[in-house]
Amino acid sequence: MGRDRYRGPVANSVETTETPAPEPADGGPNRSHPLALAPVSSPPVSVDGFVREFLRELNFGQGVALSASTVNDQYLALARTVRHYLMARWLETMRRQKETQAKGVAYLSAEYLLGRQLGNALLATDLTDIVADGLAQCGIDIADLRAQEVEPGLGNGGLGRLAACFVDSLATMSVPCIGYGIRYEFGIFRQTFVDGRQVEQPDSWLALGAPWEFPHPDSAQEVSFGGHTETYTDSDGAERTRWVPAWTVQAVPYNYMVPGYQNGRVNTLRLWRSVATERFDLRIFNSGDYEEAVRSQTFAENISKVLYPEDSTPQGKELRLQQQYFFVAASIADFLEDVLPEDFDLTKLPERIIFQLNDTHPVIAVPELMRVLVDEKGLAWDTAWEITKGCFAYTCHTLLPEALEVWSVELLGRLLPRHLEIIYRINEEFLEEVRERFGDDELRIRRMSIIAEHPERSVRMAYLATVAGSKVNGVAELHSQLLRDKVLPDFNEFYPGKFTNVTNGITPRRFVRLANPGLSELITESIGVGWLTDLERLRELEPFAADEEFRARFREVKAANKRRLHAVLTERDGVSVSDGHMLDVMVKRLHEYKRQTLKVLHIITQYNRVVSGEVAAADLTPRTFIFGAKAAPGYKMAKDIIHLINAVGSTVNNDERLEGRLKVIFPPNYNVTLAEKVIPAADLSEQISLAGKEASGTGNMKFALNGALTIGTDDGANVEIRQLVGDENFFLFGMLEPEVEALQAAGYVPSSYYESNPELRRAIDAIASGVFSGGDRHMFDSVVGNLLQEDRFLALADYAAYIEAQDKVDAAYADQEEWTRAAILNVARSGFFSSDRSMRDYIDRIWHTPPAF
Ligand code: 26W
Repeated sequence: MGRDRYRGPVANSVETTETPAPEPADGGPNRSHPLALAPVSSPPVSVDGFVREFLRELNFGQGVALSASTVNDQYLALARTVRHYLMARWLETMRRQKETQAKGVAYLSAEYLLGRQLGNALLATDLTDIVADGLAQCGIDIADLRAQEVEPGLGNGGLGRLAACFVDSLATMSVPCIGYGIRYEFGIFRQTFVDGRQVEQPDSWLALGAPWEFPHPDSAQEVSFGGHTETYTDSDGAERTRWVPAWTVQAVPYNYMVPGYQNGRVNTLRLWRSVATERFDLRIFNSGDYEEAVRSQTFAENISKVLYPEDSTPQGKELRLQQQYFFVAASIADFLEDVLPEDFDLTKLPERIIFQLNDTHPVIAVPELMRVLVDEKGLAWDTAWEITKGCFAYTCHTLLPEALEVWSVELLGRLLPRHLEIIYRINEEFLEEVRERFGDDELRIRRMSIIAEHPERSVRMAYLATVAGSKVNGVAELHSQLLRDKVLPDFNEFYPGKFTNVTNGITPRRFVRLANPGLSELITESIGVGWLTDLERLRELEPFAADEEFRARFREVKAANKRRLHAVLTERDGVSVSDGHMLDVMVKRLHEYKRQTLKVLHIITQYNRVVSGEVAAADLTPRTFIFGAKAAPGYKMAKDIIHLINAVGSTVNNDERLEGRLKVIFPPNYNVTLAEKVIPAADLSEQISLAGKEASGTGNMKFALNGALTIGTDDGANVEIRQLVGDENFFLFGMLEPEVEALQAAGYVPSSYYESNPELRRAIDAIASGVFSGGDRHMFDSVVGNLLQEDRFLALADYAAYIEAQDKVDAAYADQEEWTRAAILNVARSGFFSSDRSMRDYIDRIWHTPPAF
């Protein structure tokens, strides 16, 4: 992979560009020149200093005068100006990292759901007020520029957002970390609704400029595909193998800043873009075959073109595997070639780096590191395997068997022939160990083999990750237990001590401080500063739950957040949030195991109670049900459920008999930016997945920390939330995981619940009667049919308990003082769910990468 490094002149610090650096003798950067040694300084932290920097950027960077500038010009200039304030920290962090060579984390993730960058950068540099004043002096409202930013939607949901929270925490905790991923040209699709149905639009997030990225084409890595392998005898007579690839692409790194919270540190997120090795074939072009001339370019660019919008069922598409190998190979080459010092002793690699595998998507990194160590670095297989086993750890984020990736040996052998050979050898040696331990227990061997024989010979990536990883963790206590007992029991038995748990967390910087400034102010006023980087200190809020005046202020914060949401949704989607309504919120990807259908059945039940005259509208607790959910484009049932929610919503919203006491709002295109507005306004957080299906959930944590009460099952991290906030401050319902097992084992007959529960029957009959579909009785046959015949996630079995719990919610909400007390205790007792605590657990149990400098 050696390649020649760029040798041109370098500008060192902004202020000093005036005095040109004298030409060094060897043409390289004159590292001893006093200017080269001077630490890069950031612009003056003052309103005037900022305004000068901003206008310079607007004029010289954006090339416009303030008077002629568009909002986008101003936003881009502002972003670049804020970058200047972070640059010194970034370069200093990199310099110190290179100097200390402290052990760090390389987080390998196919997804990063970063959200908008500007607000977080201003918070990290504590520049918000200076910038707001400076812009105001220029006649600009900072809110307009913040609203101009398009969030990088480089992820689907939980897994991608978790990666973003984790890199934020590691930077804030001063832990050396590089996040590696893919710079998709198109992120998660934009969702619009046409007649209540989801329609996907491409997410051209780069169209208006991407001011937060730093491309480094001169640090491109070459990544190969296809071809064949051949064995040869090397100069000292050793039998060696080489890979002869068929085609290559260039991986161009784009660096993003990951600023720590006011600690002077900035870590790096390096996302790879694919470009053709040969961008343009002039010979073919001159032969007049213009398409052919650029074919390799378009072909190569396809690799990082678009994010796969699935978040549970892999499609096994070749391009997906190309994406996974592309970013993994580029990242390993980058780390071994550019981050490590030239003469680094590779046997010491496990003391220098831990590659954390964010689910199975980057697991091809295991055979890739083996290939590099054995084929390119010439290490012996056993030495390479010891190193590899010490360098990887694997986090599993799912419990759905269909979400565990397997790649056919046919496809792997064609795309990555050398890697398949290496996987075969890893499996052979692993099964040898199994035989040594358990003798010729063929059933066990077949069960544990990394290679599955049926239905098609394929590689089980979760098994490969478990065999190679030093540690395997789930993302919540219950999940990790189910991983040990149900998903990977043979491996838990074979590798005592390898399985552990690290319960997920969320960054309080974005999801409390930035999203809920009102609450943050009230907290700081009450317990002082410091809680943002030590969230367990929220415990100090407990006594305030008994303070009536504090409760009133807490309610005012919530009411203000509701008014803000009303303003946002009115402007964004033309829908209004009714004052005085309880906001009952369910925002997450659309998936049957998350049971949005159960939420719909509750809404219809409430609706039926009124239209049947059983309950007077005036006696209803006024509620607005807010949904946010994208469905994978190929997931038909999920799209039908979205259609049903919108259909029920428009019927309920337009039925006078409800007197406006029930409202359904489903803003399209739920993303991080909308979450930051919806979650602080919520009263009730819906976490109603079937027990044993949601690995953890992280939305549940964000709601609790923003003073919403949870109605939920004992699933994922709900269990730990309930245990910490107290049963009395949590609306628990539904079967426990063992009860689900038992019911499924006994044979579940969903229609029997329909028969035996009149309210349930009436709710389902209402859907089938066409009430919500203009009389079309078959519009939702797919959903109704599935609920009555299959109902894989037992929504009907948990219906009665859910409705009962919802009635309790109504009763509880009537006592606002008691409700507020419970909400305050949820905030006070949820400090555990900071991603900083998750990082401490990873460091103690898996990484052993203490905060460096
Ligand atoms: C290959 C298709 C695919 C893509 C993404 C399969 C699986 C995934 C992700 C693992 C799905 C995901 O986002 N899982 C969620 O991860 C969160 C972070 O740990 C958890 O909080 C959620 O419970 C889990 O559903």
